Amino acid sequence: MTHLESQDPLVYQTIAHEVERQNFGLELIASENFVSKSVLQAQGSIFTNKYAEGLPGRRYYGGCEFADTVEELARQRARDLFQCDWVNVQPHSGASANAAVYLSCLKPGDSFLGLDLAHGGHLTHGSPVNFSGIWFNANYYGVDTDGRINMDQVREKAIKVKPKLISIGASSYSRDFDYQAFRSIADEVGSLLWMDMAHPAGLIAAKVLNDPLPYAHIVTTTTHKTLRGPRGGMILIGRDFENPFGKVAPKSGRVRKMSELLDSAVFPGMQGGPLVHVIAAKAVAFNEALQPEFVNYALQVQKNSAIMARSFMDQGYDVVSGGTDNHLVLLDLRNKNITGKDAEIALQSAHITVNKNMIPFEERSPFVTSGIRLGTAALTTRGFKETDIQDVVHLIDRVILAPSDESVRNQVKKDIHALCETYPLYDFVLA
Ligand code: DSN
Repeated sequence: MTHLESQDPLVYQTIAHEVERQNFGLELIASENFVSKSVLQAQGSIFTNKYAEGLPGRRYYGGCEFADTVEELARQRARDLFQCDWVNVQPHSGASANAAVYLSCLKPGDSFLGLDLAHGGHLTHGSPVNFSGIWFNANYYGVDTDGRINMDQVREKAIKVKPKLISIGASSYSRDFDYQAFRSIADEVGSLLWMDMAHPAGLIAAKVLNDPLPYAHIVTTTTHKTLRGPRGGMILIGRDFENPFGKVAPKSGRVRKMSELLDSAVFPGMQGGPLVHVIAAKAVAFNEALQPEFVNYALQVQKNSAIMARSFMDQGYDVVSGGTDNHLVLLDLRNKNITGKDAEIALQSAHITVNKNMIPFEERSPFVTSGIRLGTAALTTRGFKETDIQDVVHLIDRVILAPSDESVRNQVKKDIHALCETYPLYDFVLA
């Protein structure tokens, strides 16, 4: 019996149930993945006890010698992984990393340009319900009817808006980005270029997608999606540059580098103590992603999503943009006579986890939607290959065609249980 099991059986049992759910369900949420036991152990370590405001070698508290070592490991490994000049591994989440970008680059009321949430963007890219849309003048570009970003439209918008910042990046866009074209537009209108690579970061690290680091001035990410690390965020700069706002260091009068502005924006700008246990787990995950095996993983993620998109189309589904370049497939369910909400609920009851999602030019509310978003990062970690993904598509199709049929649901659950037993996941409750 573990210590937690005897000391707090209610929490222990809840964790045990979640282990069971993850082990025997089909995890298709595009932003989720399964971390290794080493990542879990680092994240569950006693570094959770430590306060370490500041940066390695420049902390505000004593006793940080090992926190320094582990954060330096995380920073060095991240720099090696993405071949960049500078990184800050302290953001607690992708949203925190993005907040630091706004704090460094914009003043309240300043204009920026990002991908419309309804066309695949993210809340922190200017949604009216997020600080980014409340405090700044958010403007949007979208996708065309073919589901792809039209660079001519981006340019037109940029010339009209004259943003101080242009963001790239999305939470439900299945295509790769033309970073060079974005950079040339940013240069033309005198804007900074920021890429939020939260979704495809692992595929970018493995170099199976275009690399934004040579083009974007600033790159942010989460560490837990395709990158397969602990839940957290990070900011990177390919080549550090003198900040274009002329902000100077207090004593020397020297113009501060962009990296200095971003470091100060993370702390003390918007966070207190970093989560040293999470930084330790980030270091472990980055080392895993540096191994040759991770490239095979990323390639398999891509192959799996490509076959998923093709199989859905063969079954008569509309796949937004007609396919995928990354880990993500966005289904337009309008021709299947079911809303995204109802599809999510029906699939959930058959142990298939997806999320309802708006499709471009959506006519339903975000609580109902006409689509679902699926991703292959988590199932690929389990070992699923193309033929398994074809089976998964058939299971999803059976549920969507008969969302309230209990016998279909029960048979699908049995088939999923068998599939999951073929690819065991966690054989422990606590790492
Ligand atoms: N919630 C994440 C996603 O699912 O894409 C983004 O923050």
